[in-house]
Amino acid sequence: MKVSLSRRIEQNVQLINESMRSYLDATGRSYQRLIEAMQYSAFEGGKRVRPFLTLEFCRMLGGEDEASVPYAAAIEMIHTYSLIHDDLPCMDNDDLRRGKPTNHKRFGEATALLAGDALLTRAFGVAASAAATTAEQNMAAVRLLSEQAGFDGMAGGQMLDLMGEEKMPEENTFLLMNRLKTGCLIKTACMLGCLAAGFGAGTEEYAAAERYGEKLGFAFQIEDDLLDEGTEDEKTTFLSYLSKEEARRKILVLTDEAKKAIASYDNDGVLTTFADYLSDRTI
Ligand code: GRG
Repeated sequence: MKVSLSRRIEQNVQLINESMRSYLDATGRSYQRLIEAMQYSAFEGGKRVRPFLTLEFCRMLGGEDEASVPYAAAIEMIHTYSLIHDDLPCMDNDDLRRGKPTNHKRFGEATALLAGDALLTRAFGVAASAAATTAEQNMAAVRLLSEQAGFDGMAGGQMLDLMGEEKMPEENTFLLMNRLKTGCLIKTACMLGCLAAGFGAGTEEYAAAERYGEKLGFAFQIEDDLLDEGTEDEKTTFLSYLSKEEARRKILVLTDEAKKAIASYDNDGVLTTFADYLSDRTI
């Protein structure tokens, strides 16, 4: 059956926005500015790629949305925190994100720092207290998020990125940086969907999700570099190591490998179509 992907994306974005609104809904605080800063970045135009993966992996494996939605919201909150902090003057010092002023441009540096912190910590609370999954599933989700967002995950990748600003990294270091910085959250999104469907570490499903996510995350970052080409002259990107043609070929190979990782599942249609869609994205 041909899946209408754009409709599916729209529905998932709506579902995820509703749930994030409920988790980030707080009014009447004397420190309301913090909550406004969190909401500002949480609801301004993200593609919601990571929560899409969580919802769809859970569905592919026969799980219920009720189980995956809190994990999907949690990973998007961590992603949002990472973007706020990445834009800060002490990191990339960016003025615009998604075509709008960055969080610190709009709310000031200190509030932006806190908004990121509060989104990160809220994510753990949301995953830990998810109601439709067991305490054991929630613990596994929290542990996974902590590992993959932390020093051996996204934060470690960001450190390598900062170190690479001083001198162009060796290719292996550059690959590791991308695997940690971008790949870890993307593969975690897939693995969270498995956990929500009841398939934890040691299962074939969990390994397939990890493999699909790794390949997709790798392709996603190369695509990001192709889309950003020319906007960040001094930065090392995949195009510092590959020609555009080689980069495009690599994306196709990785996308194929991602699709193969889930080809044995009956309901792999949406995730297969999504992998192709990402490999050809324009934003
Ligand atoms: C500050 C700990 C810390 C980490 C920051 C994610 C990250 C690490 C930095 C953001 C800069 C960047 C380009 C990272 C590569 C990952 C990536 C392509 C992020 C953008 O993800 P999208 O395209 O963003 O899914 P949207 O806006 O759609 O949510």
